Amino acid sequence: MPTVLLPVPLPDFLRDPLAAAYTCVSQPEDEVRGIVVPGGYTMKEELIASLPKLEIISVFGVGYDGVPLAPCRARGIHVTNTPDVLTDDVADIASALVLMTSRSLGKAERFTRAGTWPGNVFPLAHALRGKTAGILGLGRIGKAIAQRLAAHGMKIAYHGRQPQDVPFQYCGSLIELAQASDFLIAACPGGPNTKHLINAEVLAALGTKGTVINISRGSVIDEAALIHALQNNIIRGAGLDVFENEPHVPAELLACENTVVFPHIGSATHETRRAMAQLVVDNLAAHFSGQPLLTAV
Ligand code: 8YV
Repeated sequence: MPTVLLPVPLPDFLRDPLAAAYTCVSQPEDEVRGIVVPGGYTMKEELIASLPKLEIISVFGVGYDGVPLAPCRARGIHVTNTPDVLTDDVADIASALVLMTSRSLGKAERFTRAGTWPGNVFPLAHALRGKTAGILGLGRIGKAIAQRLAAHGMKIAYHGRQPQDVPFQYCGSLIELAQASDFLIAACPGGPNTKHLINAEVLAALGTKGTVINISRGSVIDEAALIHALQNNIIRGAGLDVFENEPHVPAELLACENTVVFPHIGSATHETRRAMAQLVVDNLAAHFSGQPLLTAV
């Protein structure tokens, strides 16, 4: 049985099939040939360098920004992730954040529960129809978000490395997208190339009409600049499923009335997490039996 390193705890439905097929260890050792980590897990280059027999890293998530790809490529270490199976769930959460922020749904629920309704009128919110959703990163998840928000009557604009053959408005820069958007939605990969793309300047361009939504990686937004923009009404609000230093959510952000915060639940359904686990298991099985990988990065 090949030895596989699981450096952090994984759900039973992933750990059990791995334990049945491999010698699973939680600490690095020379015999390790595979590693399984959650999406967003930051793997140190030294860990990779310390494992002479390492052949494959299988990420339980679509985002592999935590894996240092260059040393893996240099040593021929394969990396796999779990795309597609989580696209709809993540897009649903983006759409939920847009609805929650525009219609003040979190506040509305708290208002009703607190018994505030009798004698009070809940303040009017904002309609989605006719508003523009600006999507940063029109990949698989970005397109699924566009489809959902178009169904709400929204116009769709996007920014990415290049225009695509889609019926949406392309903006040549992120500033231009922010200016055009009522909702600026981060759906791009994390990692150094997208770190703090949404910064103070972009938030100023989004302006008081605008709300920031993030379902990708916390690193894409400069969180300090976001807090400043929320506290000073430079933007209208934020809906966030991801943060720079998870699971830590800055107290300043929690204190902002105009934010909705989720504990990174984009892919967190029974169905999707099981499908993701199956892809991890299948990729490892393919690798160790000399078959082509299903979802190589
Ligand atoms: C996590 C995610 O992987 O897919 C991603 O990139 O961020 C999530 O789905 C999740 O925490 C499961 O490990």
